[in-house]
Amino acid sequence: AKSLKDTFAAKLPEELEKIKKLRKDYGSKVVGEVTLDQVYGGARGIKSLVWEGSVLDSEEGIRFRGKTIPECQEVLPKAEGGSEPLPEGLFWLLLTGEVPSEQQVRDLSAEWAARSDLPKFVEELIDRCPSDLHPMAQFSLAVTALEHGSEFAKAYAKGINKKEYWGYTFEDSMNLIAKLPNVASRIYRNVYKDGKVAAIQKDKDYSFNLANQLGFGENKDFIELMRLYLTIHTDHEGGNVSAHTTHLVGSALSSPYLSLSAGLQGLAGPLHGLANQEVLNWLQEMKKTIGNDLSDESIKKYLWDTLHGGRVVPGYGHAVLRKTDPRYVSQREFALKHLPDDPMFKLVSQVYKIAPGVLTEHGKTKNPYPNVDAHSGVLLQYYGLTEASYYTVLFGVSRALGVLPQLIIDRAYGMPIERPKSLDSKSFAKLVGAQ
Ligand code: NMX
Ligand code: MLT
Repeated sequence: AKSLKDTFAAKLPEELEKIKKLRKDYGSKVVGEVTLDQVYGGARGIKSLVWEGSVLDSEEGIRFRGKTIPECQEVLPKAEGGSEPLPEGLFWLLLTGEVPSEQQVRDLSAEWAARSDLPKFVEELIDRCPSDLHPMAQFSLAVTALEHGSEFAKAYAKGINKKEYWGYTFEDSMNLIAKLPNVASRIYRNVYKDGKVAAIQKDKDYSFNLANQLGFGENKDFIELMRLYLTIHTDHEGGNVSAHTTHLVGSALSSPYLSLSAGLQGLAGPLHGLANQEVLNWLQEMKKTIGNDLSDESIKKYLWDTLHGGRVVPGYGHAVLRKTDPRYVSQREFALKHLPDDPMFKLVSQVYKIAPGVLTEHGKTKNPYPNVDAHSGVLLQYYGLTEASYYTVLFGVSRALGVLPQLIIDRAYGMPIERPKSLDSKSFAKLVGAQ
């Protein structure tokens, strides 16, 4: 079967030609205007990034290369006996725009397993982290250290032609992704367990290996959950903090290791990927506060108490989405299939009935519906992965599979260093004609 690199390389000339023609014919067309509120409002809605893997519609949610999550679940190859897509297939789709064959996905699993070994010094570095250093800090630290093996950085230092950038970026990205299960599970086993990590099984898929290394390899349903989880958290177009940061840092030609590490540090913020940790803690706190009487009324009061305390309701709201996140929906469907009677799942469902009304009445958030993070922790805790402070690491492993394809594409397109214009408030006032 044709390899991923060859598939990408074969399509590239045609893609480059299309963009060249588009820019030649329409390069001076206006694609939007920017208001002062947008400038002070976190650049919301300003169309200023190219991101090929996915586009986010505010009503419908994410499409990966034009495909919704249910469509991806339908068409992407699965493991033998499994019903969730393999994230290897989504990685392929994001990079090339094509649905891979079963064989191509099996080959990719094998290739990642073959590249998975960590350098000894990175293992030692992780082992030396104090167990109260947040897992996300350990994660980005380890990814930064993997820079040591960057083929891109070495080749650049020697002096390479621009046209060769993407090939080295591809190799680095493949090596980096391959090593993430070893990194992520080592952090988990060190911080919460006995520090012993199972070896990668070279004939198994990526999600099996990650699940097995975390210590859940016996549980088929948990492995299936990992396949779904790692597929749906990959990509959410280019403007979210982790994707944008990876792209921005990469635009300086920093290696994929440094670029992803920066992106992970953004993912570690509570308004972004850390929200999954916040959600589980918030639900547990709710149970502690309310006790066993989890009536709609008491949940409503707890929501109001959170809001009156000047805090956000974690897992709700979104910068772009204005409806329930389809990633939430797919996790809810997984729960309905595998854990319909779990009390925490029932609580999540009950909050889902009540929170949108409360947030609407509160009147601040533009989107009162749940996002991806409102559901993920509850699935993980059901299978015994109860350590909420670890959850964002799994998000990060998945996000690598979404942001690195774009970094390869950026280099293949020859995208320039990103450098938007800033002004001081005085200059903006003058620009809008303020007196
Ligand atoms: N609970 C309470 N207030 C909220 C919430 C919420 N869940 N969401 C938004 N608001 C507030 C927001 O803080 C802002 O208040 P103020 O005017 O005082 O600054 C106001 O509503 C308007 O915010 P929006 O324009 O609706 O949201 P924005 O685009 O600025 O931010 C989030 C988007 C996702 C950061 C925001 O909705 C939030 O803080 N949600 C909770 C944290 C969360 O779940 N983050 C995970 C996002 C998904 N991910 O994985 O990255
Ligand atoms: C994401 O997956 O990156 C989050 O939903 C945040 C976003 O898209 O802004």
